[in-house]
Amino acid sequence: MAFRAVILGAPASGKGTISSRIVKAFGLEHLASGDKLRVNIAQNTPIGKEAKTYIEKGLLVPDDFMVKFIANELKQIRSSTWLLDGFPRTIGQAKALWEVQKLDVVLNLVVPFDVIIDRVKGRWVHLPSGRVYNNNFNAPVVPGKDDVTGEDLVQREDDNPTVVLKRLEQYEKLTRPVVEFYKDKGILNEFEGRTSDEIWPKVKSIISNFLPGQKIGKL
Ligand code: G5P
Ligand code: MG
Repeated sequence: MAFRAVILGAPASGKGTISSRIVKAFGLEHLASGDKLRVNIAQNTPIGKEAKTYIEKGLLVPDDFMVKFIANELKQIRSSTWLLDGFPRTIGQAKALWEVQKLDVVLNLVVPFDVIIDRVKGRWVHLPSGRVYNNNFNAPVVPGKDDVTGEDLVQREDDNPTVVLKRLEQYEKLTRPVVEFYKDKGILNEFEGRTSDEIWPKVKSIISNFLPGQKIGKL
């Protein structure tokens, strides 16, 4: 069965956290633009070198670059059941995606600003997989190490307070209109909450309408 979804939300609203629960419960492919860019940066590829100049300043990478990058990543996904996280985040990207692929559902995480600021301070990530932890939430079993591989966790360079404020500003200016774009298409679902635990059951219930009989109840 085909199912194509996008997850939207401000920086640190929990897109990665909720996405990993969706993957565990429903077994679909998860493509996170930020995770893919960070792997390219770590490997010092031409894509990584270009993207780094924007990411380190908290700016969005230009649309033409991102549209090509994600189109290429999507081609490599064989399944027709996937979840995009971090793309699209401008109206230009949303229109480009819609032209080549209509979506079944868009999930928008709405988390208060004060919660977001607190979260980025304690975030740790496992770069190769994109797995995300926090000192105060889903802490790794061994501090500083990924639960699955035991490899080192790192803090993101764009999680420093100045860059986070820039990212939030970019979100308000450029990404919020994308929410309206999908509302007009009639496929937007909004989830408000201060914690991912509060939001997750509602997300699970919506996706169950599209993917019945999947591994529901495991989480
Ligand atoms: P990214 O990587 O897409 P953002 O800024 O959109 O970055 P981010 O920061 O990855 O989003 P998230 O995935 O929404 O946040 O949140 P998360 O990582 O799951 O959770 C944040 C933290 O809170 C974690 O530590 C988690 O453990 C914790 N947490 C979760 N839930 C709870 C809870 O209930 N309680 C508590 N206490 N903690 C919790 O993009 C990065 C950059 O790449 C470029 C841009 O430059 C961007 O700034 N980029 C693009 N540019 C242009 N176009 C695109 N499409 C681009 N995509 C990426
Ligand atoms: Mg993320």
